Amino acid sequence: MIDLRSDTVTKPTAEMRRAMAAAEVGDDVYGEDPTVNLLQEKAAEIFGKEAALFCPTGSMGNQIAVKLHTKPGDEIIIEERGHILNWEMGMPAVAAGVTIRAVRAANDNGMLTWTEIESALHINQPYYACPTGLICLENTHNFGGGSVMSAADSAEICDRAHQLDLPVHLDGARIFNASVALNESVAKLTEKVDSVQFCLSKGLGAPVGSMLLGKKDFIAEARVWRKRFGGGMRQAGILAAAGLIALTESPKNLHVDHENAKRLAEGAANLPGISIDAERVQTNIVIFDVSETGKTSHEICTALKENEILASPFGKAIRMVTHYDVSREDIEKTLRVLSSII
Ligand code: TLP
Repeated sequence: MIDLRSDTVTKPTAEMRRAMAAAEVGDDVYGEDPTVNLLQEKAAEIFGKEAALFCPTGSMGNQIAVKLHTKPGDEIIIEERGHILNWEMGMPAVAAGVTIRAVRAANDNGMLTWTEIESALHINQPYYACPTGLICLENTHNFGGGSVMSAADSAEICDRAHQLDLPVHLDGARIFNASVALNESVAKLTEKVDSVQFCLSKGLGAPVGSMLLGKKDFIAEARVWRKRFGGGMRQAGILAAAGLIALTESPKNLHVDHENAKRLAEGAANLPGISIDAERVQTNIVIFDVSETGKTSHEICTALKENEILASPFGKAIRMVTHYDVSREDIEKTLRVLSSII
């Protein structure tokens, strides 16, 4: 099977499996797992943040941040296609008691500008509107087609938000992809955000895990909420050992996934009925509209599956995500099959 449904499907490398088998462990709820502690220190150092917390999932990292930055009754601002809004099971409402002000970015890539954010703020309207408590950004933006936000754009939004005493959380599930695409360090890309979550278990290839980073006090409180959410993981060093390799080794290879995604997008753009601007594909996510093919995205994905290719239908579009278990040959085969079935 060529599995292009997501980069979450990556399996741990042989090196990760060896490190997992040999990992030194302890009870992480007591803060005594040396491998988890090392991963947290290393992540904080790479991002230039005061502290980091190992979480089981990206969703948990994001939701701990939403909970800590807000109080019930607040509103959070997020782009309409954002993961925190669409794919985290309503947790902002369930756990933090906040409502969401979804803002559609005018740019198809899903990246909000300060002007767009500003027009959605509720500040000093205490008797008739939910006060804005938090701004959430996403880099890369998954359903914006893996698009990237520059350090300057992120800094501008953070500076303007901070002038209004508003915190900014970054869902940086794929921030290393943004870093490679922009040739900019993850520290610079996340410099001004109050908290950032990134995933070890997507393109970086670890089997499980995400990191939440921020100030020391914030992370101390996040540790309490991780436990409340059921994320106290005991001998988690087994997982952190793979995470350390994902963090330090995997970013070097992400450019290959980006090249493969570009080739896929360019090939798909030439097929009749498929609509995608290949120029805009900057990282490992390729989303194309199939409505002009005369077939639905589900029909096309079913036909792909019969040819041992997995992809995800989303409305009128299909998403394909490249990762290290997908080769250039796999991309060429996918294009051949796609062209034969549409
Ligand atoms: N994304 C998954 C699905 O949930 C859609 C995928 O296949 O892309 N933030 C972003 C931007 C994400 O893309 C994801 C996962 C998460 C957070 C959540 O991470 P996990 O799955 O670890 O909770």
